[in-house]
Amino acid sequence: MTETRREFLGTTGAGLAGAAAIIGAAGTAFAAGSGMKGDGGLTEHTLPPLPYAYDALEPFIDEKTMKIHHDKHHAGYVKGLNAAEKALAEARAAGNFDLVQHWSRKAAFTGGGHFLHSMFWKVMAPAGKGGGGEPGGALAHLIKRDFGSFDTFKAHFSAAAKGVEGSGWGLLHYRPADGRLLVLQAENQHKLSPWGSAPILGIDVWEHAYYLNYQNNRGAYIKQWWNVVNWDQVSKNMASLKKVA
Ligand code: MN3
Repeated sequence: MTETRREFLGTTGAGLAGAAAIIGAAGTAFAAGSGMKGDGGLTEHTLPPLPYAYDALEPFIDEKTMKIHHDKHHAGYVKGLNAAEKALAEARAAGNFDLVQHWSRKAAFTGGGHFLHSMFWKVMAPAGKGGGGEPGGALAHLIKRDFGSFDTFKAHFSAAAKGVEGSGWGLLHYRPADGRLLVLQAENQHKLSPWGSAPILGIDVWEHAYYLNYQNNRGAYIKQWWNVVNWDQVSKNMASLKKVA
């Protein structure tokens, strides 16, 4: 990573809204594959590789689900985000904004998908090898302060994730302005989230994330998912937001 790129990520990470949060919180994942091109400042988003093998999260998340999820679903969001940002650049060049609402919505949907999945792969690790257990350090302290106990946090987060209407995510956000943790839901990958905070942990509860193994039992999937949560990465995500607050 060049010094320029580091600066670029640091600066944009300071804004927690919209596209800035996408670049900031996904930091390294985006930096790994995103090259700036000389075509009006467009970023060509690329699919980050999984940080482990497709079968590494078994038996909690099966190999086939991971392969389809990463190679097809996430790849589709990357493609869609590039297309949306290109279309918006073309609209500016042509001075024709007739489709600005359409492409803005596409950019939010696919951009949310790219950001959340980039985070999702990293906040998981093989059980017993970085995955599972409980957080430590500052994160453990904040969870206890804001939720009462780790178990209460888990119950709240699990209920929020299970209760998402239709497709979406259960999320743990960090809000730099007052240093609080928030449990939130997202519908699809971009609705219901407030400004001023960014996700540091998330579980995908779209059916594509669990249906092959758990069918319609979203609650069982969520219960097993805790076995693969990479708390060190969650702590790092929080620390990266603290730096820019
Ligand atoms: Mn997904």
